Amino acid sequence: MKMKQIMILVLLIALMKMDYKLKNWRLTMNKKGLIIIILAIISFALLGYYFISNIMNRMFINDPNINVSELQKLPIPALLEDENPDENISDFYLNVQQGKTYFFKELATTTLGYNSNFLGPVIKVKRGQLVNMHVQNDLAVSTSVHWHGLEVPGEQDGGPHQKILAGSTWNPSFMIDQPASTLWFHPHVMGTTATQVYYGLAGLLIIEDENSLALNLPNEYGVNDFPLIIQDRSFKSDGSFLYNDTMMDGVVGDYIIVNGAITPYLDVNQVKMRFRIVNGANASNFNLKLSNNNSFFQIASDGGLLESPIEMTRLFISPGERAEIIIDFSKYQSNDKVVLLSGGQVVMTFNIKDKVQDLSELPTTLSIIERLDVNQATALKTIRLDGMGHMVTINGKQFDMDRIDDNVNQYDTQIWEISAPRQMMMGGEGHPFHIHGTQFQILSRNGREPNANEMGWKDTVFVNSGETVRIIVQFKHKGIFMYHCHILEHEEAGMMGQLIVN
Ligand SMILES: [Cu+2]
Repeated sequence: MKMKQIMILVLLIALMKMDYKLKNWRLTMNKKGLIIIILAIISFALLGYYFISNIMNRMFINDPNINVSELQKLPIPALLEDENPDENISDFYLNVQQGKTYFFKELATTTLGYNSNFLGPVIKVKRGQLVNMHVQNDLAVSTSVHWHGLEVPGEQDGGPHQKILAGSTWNPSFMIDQPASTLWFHPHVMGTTATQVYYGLAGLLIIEDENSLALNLPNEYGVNDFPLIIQDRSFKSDGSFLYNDTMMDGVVGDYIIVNGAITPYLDVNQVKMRFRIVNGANASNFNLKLSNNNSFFQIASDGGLLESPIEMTRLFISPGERAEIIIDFSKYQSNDKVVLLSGGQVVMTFNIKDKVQDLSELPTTLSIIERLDVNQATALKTIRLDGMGHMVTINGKQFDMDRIDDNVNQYDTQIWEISAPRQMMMGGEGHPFHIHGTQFQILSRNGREPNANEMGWKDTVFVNSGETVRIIVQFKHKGIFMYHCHILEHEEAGMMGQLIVN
């Protein structure tokens, strides 16, 4: 809008100057003719500009204030029912399907979901359980379901090698053997991962263990324990998604959506609330804070609970990463409003309701994290995340399904030094780096100790432009695993490699 006003102003000044000159010069016919031609060109340019901008406005809904005056309530994804009565074995059924979602009143958007129109259910499992997944692909195209953060053999990982053809099913079985954590699942099929996620394919996988259940943290799903899948989307004026992959570093959206609703609200009582935050965006980082700058506590990172809660007023989260936080609403009064922001953008609003008894606790010790021993490392691997836009590489190479980039022995511990050279041109705002089938620990950022909230288990680490991050990683499961940038458009452009654990 500002750009349009400036352009009009410049053109008006130009026209006034022309007019002034016309009146004051003693003109020959030639000069007059020339000026008329120039005026005609300017008029056409002005008309053309109006015509194009009019079409543009009709094509995109690009004013973040329209149509969302009536905020939607935060959708709470359903808990997926375990169809197996045996306590130690679970059977879960997922249907990959197309549907319609109303982000705007009376405007339907064609979307994808697992057992629903948009996003998917929450799958809750316990450590020690044998899980049988049954995925039915009801789409007209291939998909796959990658369990992001889950430590399972390569064949169960759901990467590009476990393609589920249209109309067929995939039935992986695996043992849950890792600490309580908030993981997620999404497609990972070659060529269409980014669009399938954008259209709605993502869900949560929550692991509980003896420790997490004994802690008395808020853990009543939908009461004081909520998932917040934060994403961003753009729309055309007919309500359909606008997936615009011409951006420098992945597809970003005009609207922030949480659990599939544009900047929704949630009514909360004056108690401690736990939020399991997933950055499910294709490319956007979120810089979360509360509108009153009050603090909250981070209790878990990607792969599980931190050793102790970390008080913070800002939380940076890049695509693929998760963070569990506790917000203590007992500090507020009834009818107070607190807005969760990302930078200056609204993410969602908390409406403070009644004062009720809070039986949950925020203990000072959450878990014990054994640090992986640097002296046990058998290799130092260098990963160079280079390029921008669609010209991205890892160690100078683009992904090739038929090339294995690295061999690792089972139970080997390695140090990976991941760097993202500063780009000469615009863009290049860093890369969220993800390794499949394992959880790692961060050793250092540019030689310095990592932030306190990065001292827990991680499967995705943001490597900023100009940064070098060292991690220590152990491979417990055999098979082929991907490692890649979690800007989904970078991943699809080839910023991905694969290793085999023997
Ligand atoms: Cu990237």
